[in-house]
Amino acid sequence: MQLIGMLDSPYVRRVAISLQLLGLRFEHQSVSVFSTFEKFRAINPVVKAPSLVCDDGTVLMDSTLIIDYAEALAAQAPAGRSLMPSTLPERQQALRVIGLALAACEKSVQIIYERMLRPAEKLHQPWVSRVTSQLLAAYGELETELQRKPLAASSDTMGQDGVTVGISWHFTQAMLPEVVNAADFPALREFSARAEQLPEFAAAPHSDLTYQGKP
Ligand SMILES: N[C@@H](CCC(=O)N[C@@H](CS)C(=O)NCC(=O)O)C(=O)O
Repeated sequence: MQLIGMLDSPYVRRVAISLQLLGLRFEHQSVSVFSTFEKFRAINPVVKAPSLVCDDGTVLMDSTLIIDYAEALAAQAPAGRSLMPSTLPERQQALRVIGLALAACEKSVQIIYERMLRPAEKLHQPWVSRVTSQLLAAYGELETELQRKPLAASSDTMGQDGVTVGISWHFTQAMLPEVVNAADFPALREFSARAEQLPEFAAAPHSDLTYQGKP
């Protein structure tokens, strides 16, 4: 199967790291939804990153749906592992953390698109302020969650909650460090530093590089 999209997208990175942790092999095409729009469109007319071209040619999109498919594939393997807990209380907690991290990702991307794609004179400050307050609220809630219950941070134990928090925080810090002050979020900062050391994160860095397999 082929993962389509650039690793500077937190959603593409989320999928690349999840596939590795699930033990699934994949190829990666670092195609941009902006600078190589037509090339992307030839693969997926909707031009959404990430897209996954499955082995039978079916094209999936949306990181959560791609990961759902990957989880089902991994479950068929003899030593298949899941990144989601099976007990209800643990699953509920993981879903809460994942939801907060995805909201933080979405709000970060909205601010970046507002800056990158809209002419400066058309930038709508009330919208940016609203999105910024939502972004800070998401990270505030996540910081509380991590202080209450630290996330697993090894390749064998990390779950989808850890993957999604890791990619989200790193993305926001790479793109909007002046909006989200790292000093205010010590648990997130410390978790991210540990996550970025893992081979699965290092093999899919926030960049325009192509994933070549784990180092
Ligand atoms: N909810 C989606 C969000 C994906 C997303 O917004 N991707 C961006 C790149 S970071 C994209 O495709 N942008 C181009 C567009 O939406 O036209 C997911 O989880 O995959």
